[in-house]
Amino acid sequence: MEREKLLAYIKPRMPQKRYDHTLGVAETAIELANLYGEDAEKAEIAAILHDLAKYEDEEEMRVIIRENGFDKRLIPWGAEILHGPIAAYRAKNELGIQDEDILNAMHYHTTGRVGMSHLEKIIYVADMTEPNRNFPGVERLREIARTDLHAGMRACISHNISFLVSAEIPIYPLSIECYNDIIGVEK
Ligand code: DGI
Ligand code: FE
Ligand code: FE
Repeated sequence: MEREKLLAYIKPRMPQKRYDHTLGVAETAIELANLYGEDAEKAEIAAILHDLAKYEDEEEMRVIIRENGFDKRLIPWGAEILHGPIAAYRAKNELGIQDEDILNAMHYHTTGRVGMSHLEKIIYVADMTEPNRNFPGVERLREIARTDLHAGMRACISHNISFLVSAEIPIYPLSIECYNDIIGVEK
C-alpha cells in the first residue's frame, strides 16, 4: 500500500507532534531494515501505522479488546498499553493489512514479547531512537541499534524496564517476559 494513503489515514487521528514522531520512526525503521537486510517496505508500513490508535477512547478500545479474542490480561490496562493491539486490529480490519509480521510489529511495539522477529525489534527500537526522541541516553541507544539489532533491542528494553521501575510504574507482563527473553534466563 502506498505511503501517501497510509499517511492520510493516520494524520487526522493524532496531533502534529505525534505525526512528526511517526515520520521519524518510519525514517529510522527504513534505515535499520536496510542495515539488517530486512524488508524496508514492511518496516515503513508498520512504522507509519504503529501509533494510529494512541488517542482513541480507552473504553472503546477495551470493548474491542473484550469482543475480539485479545489477551484478557490487557483489559485493566490503559491507552499506553492498549494502543498497540488496537492499531494492529485497525490496520487489519480497516486497511486490509494481512502480513502477520507487520501486524505483530504494531501490536507489540510498546511492550515487546518473547521471540520477537527482526521486524518487531526494528519497530520497537526505531520507536525509541527516532530523531525526535531526546531523553538522556538516547544517543547511546542509537549507536548500539546501528551496530547490532539484538543488542539494540536489549539496550532499549532494559532502558524501559529501568525507567518503569524507577518511576514505580506498573510493568505489563509481556514487557517483563520480553526482558527475560532478551537477557536470558538461567535454566
Ligand atoms: O507510543 P509512544 O509514546 O511512541 O511509545 P510506546 O508505545 O513505546 O510507549 C507508550 C508508553 O507506554 C510510554 O510512556 C512507556 C509506556 N510503557 C511501556 N511499557 C510499559 C509502559 N507502561 C506501563 N505501565 N507498563 C509497561 O510495561
Ligand atoms: Fe506507541
Ligand atoms: Fe511511537
